[in-house]
Amino acid sequence: QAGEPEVEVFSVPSYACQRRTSLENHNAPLTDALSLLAENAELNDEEGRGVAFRRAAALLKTLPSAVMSASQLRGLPCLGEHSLREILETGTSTEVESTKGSERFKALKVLTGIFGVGAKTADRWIREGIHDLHQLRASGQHYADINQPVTRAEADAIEAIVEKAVSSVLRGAQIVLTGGFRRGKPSGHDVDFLITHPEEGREEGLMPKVVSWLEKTTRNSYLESKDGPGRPPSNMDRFERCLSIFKLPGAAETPQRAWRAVRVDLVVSPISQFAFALLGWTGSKLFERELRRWAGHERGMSLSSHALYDNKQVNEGAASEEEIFAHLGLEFVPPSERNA
Ligand code: DCP
Ligand code: MG
Repeated sequence: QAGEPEVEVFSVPSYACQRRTSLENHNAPLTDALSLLAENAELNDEEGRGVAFRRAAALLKTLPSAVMSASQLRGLPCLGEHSLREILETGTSTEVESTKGSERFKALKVLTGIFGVGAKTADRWIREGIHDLHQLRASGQHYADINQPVTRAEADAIEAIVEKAVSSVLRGAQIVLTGGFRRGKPSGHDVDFLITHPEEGREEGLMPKVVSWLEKTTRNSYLESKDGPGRPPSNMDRFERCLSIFKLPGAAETPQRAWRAVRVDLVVSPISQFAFALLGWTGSKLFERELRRWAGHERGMSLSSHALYDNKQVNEGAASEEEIFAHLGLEFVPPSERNA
């Protein structure tokens, strides 16, 4: 009809792993608002609400253009009960504004912005009356390292060091950069690596050797290892994992120091499980969650960073990420399109 504005009604598959989500986001104001609500929910231990907001944000990130009216979103999953309509009409929502203004949220943000401080510690401090860095210092705690994003250049510098460490302690061992940097992000909160060896079994016992090489050889660029042998394995997977802190020269975050700390997450996987580990450690977190939900709910399968089991508990081996997507009945999504 003449004069009628053309409004595109978006139609999107419900699972994030069925979609392509690049870093190009046409709906940043909306996804920022929803991410803020997700963050607040997560900081307050409301996991279900957090996931709902993350799903809604992921859905908007995948759209090919900016949403102009709520009618374009009719029928889309995950977008029901949220303050989305209000944000679309007014540019914000009462819940977003009250969250931003909330003393507790502000304190949680400031305190979890400190290196190594999570929601639990921040919550304890708030209950003790500590809301900001000034009060934290006055309480006698010394947490000077404020989280600063890691750049791609820093990740590349660290990759060169880890590469050298790994090939020095075991000939033929290989490393891959995973996490956000593999998805093409320009920065991240840490640097993630997956380590393997093309001969099954050769990777056993590799982690302690890599860690001691780093400690001995790069005295100035390696600080400490917070995980690894001795610590019970995380519930996430059973790979040898080590959370370490590198100290990089340059860009001082405090005037007293000439270096800054960067988190590095090292994971060792046997080659037989490498494709699953690679898929599992590339993220995004929501993409991984959606892959596992798809596997369970739509396929009766069970996916982890180690294996894929079908409904008869038969292990579906895979030599590549492509094979895993095929087993799951999904179209392959390259890492750069997994930014859900
Ligand atoms: N991962 C996961 N579930 C977890 C922890 C990790 O699925 N509880 C997977 C998905 C993540 C990847 O491991 O994308 C790496 O974890 P990070 O926390 O480092 O996430 P990113 O690298 O994606 O984010 P950032 O760029 O902030 O480091
Ligand atoms: Mg990361």
